[in-house]
Amino acid sequence: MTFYVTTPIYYVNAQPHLGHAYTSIAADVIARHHRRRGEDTFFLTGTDEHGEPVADAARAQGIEPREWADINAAKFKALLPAIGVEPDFFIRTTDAEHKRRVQDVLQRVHDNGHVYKGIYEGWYCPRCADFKTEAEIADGNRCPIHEIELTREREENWFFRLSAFQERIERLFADRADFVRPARARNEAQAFIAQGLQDISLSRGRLEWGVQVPWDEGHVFYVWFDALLNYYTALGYARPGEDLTARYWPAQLHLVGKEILKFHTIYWPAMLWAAGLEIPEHVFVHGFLQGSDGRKMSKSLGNGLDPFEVLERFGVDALRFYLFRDVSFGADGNVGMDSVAARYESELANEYGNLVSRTLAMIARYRDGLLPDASPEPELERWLSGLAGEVAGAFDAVDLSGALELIWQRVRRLNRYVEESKPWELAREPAHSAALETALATLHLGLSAVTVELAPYMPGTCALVSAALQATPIEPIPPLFPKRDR
Ligand code: ME8
Repeated sequence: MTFYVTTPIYYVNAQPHLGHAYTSIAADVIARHHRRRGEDTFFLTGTDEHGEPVADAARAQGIEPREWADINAAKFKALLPAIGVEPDFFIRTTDAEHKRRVQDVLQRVHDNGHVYKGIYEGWYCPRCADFKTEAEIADGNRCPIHEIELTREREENWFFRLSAFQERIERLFADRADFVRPARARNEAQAFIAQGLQDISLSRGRLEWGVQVPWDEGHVFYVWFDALLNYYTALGYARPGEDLTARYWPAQLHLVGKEILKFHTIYWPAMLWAAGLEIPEHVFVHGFLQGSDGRKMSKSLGNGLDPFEVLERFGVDALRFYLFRDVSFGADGNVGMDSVAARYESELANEYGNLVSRTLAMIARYRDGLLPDASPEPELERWLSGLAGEVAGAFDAVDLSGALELIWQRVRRLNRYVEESKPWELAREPAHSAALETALATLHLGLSAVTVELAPYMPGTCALVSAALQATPIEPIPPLFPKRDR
């Protein structure tokens, strides 16, 4: 069984921030989970380097787009090890291999009769690189996402006959209720479809920074098609001398933020059909991380959470845990340093960290570090053995917060079990030796089960704990989540 998961490729017009880290960590958690399930997993991320957003930003710096893209792509790449994200490939849309494949696929779309030349006239947001329909225009003729004034565009473009896919898209949504999740996102996509799909620009005549249209060299492809195709082209050249396309396409899961839903759930399947290719299985649309004041994070409001500050104060695993614990994955949510500190102390240090240190210390002290050869407490054992299946079910629904909650219920139950069984009292009486061994065996089993499931979220921490649980003799380890200054 294969599992192919992707993040959006990020525009190199700006610096990476917590929002980018969020989707990348989510995909990494999912990839690690599926790898552990024994699936042949491929995880792709990268950078989107063509089009107006990048050309405009480079111009503002007085440098060539390629140079600007190189500088910023390096920053996106460098962020990954810092946040514990290990993709199988990092694509840049300026890769020659990507560009050649974009031309091949879109040439097929052309040859299959899905394009024509026409005049585009309408409203456009250069920051979204998006041609807005009437329903997508905010008051004052502004972009509802960037709040900047839209520009009026009139140019001769190649068009993609999206309107011809109206029925097929409707059928897709009717037949595959889980093509787009969660339901709120699916409803939004369906509302857009219900307005009637209009043909869209496939090329831009006035831009130079892009992939050349092979049948009309004065044009470059509209950046969104160049960008979307990354999910497909990467498989062709990620491994030198090997084509992974047959092995991993179609993708199981595209993760995207809610502002790019239309491109992934409507334009993308239509484009793939037009090229004669299979469409992905699922698109999961997550919400926005917002400042602690509930407004979209922005530099000017100063309400953002700086990922580098969190990394420095609390470490990478605390950041990874926090993002899916404090904000329900799929919904919008507020984030802030105070709530990171609170979760760190109450859940990581006092709950999981405490369970680890008590379990290791008691096995070391009461049984010289040797795991007792006793059966665990049957009722708890049964409950613990259900964990892997329940967590897998949550992951299949891309419910990263739900899976974490299932794990956390066990962490809390195990801490209560320590309080109830009181191993320190049992240890005083040789007559209670069997009960002590049951308690220690139960805690060892429980902590092992919890740690295996938690590992995709907190890989470094869980590797330490797993090693400590398997050591002979078992010995205490230094605190995993030491006290921090608030
Ligand atoms: O849209 N909260 O790139 P982009 C949560 N290049 N996620 C956030 C976020 C926030 N506040 N801010 C950003 C593009 N993201 C295109 C994509 S794909 C073929 C092309 C995440 O640099 C989220 O995943 O604007 C969002 O969709 C993505 O970054 C947008 O990154």
